[in-house]
Amino acid sequence: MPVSRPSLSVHLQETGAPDTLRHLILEVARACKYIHYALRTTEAGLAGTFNQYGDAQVKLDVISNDIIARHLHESRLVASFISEEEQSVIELRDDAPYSVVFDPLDGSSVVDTNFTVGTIVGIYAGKELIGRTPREQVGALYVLYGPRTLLVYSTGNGVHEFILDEMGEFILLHGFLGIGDNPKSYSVGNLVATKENAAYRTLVEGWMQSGLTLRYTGCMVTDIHHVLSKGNGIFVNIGGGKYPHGKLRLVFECGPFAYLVEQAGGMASTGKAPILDVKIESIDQRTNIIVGSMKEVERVCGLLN
Ligand code: AFP
Repeated sequence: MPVSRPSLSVHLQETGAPDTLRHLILEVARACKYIHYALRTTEAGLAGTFNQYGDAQVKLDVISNDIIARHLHESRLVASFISEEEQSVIELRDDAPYSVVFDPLDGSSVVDTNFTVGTIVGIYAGKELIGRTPREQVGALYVLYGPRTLLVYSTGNGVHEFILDEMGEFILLHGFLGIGDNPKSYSVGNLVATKENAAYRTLVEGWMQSGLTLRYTGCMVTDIHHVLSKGNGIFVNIGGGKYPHGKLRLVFECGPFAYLVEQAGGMASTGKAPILDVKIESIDQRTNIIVGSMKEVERVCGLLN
């Protein structure tokens, strides 16, 4: 007899997520099914250009942003949100319990090559976001759009992975993902910084000699999912060149992943402090990030400082 696996809704109840948080996560998951559909039906290379009738083809990151914004609005559970695609905090309802931060389509620069891309979401209680720290998140999730569409979430009770089935339901694939101490792979971003940062160069050269395998796609969701899926590994993106303070954004990218990775027993650092303790001072704040297997993150932080 086939083993029946819980749906996302049932699992959220079993892990004790408050009802309002469960409804919000289900609404985000529903939005991501529309993004999944948009990715499969928008002609590659055409988004952002003009069609044969001269109509502008809306870019996939804009489409994805509109889909999530609409679902957050309709949920009536969101006081405010910040998206990587918006210039400011969007206020919805003063009396709603949560605020949401999201990158609707991470890896949009590789989407036309048919590489995997993802959506990243962090959830805070209350309305204010500026002045908070990512440690205050009450939940985080990402959706990875690949050969399979996967959703990985935590509400502070472990990290759980779901697969989108043919009926359009997210079904549990693996409960309690964990990250062990010894990495077998490394993932390095913004390598241009190795030109000016000798310690970063030494680190990468060390990995090249170490027997670890390189795994890097240029989409943070895919690259950190690799770590969570294999249960080990390290991902770094260090500032330099065009991005002196780091390329990746604290609010929409690093904060939610730091929450998920620490829930899985890994570690996420700026090199000097836990990502989870960095104060959000502006929407587009960027940071260095070193994330993954704990002992390796500690070793890398020591080497880079
Ligand atoms: P886009 O969303 O603009 O494509 O950027 C993707 C990303 O923010 C992140 O997903 C990658 O890890 C990182 O950029 C890749 O950066 P490098 O250019 O340093 O490889």
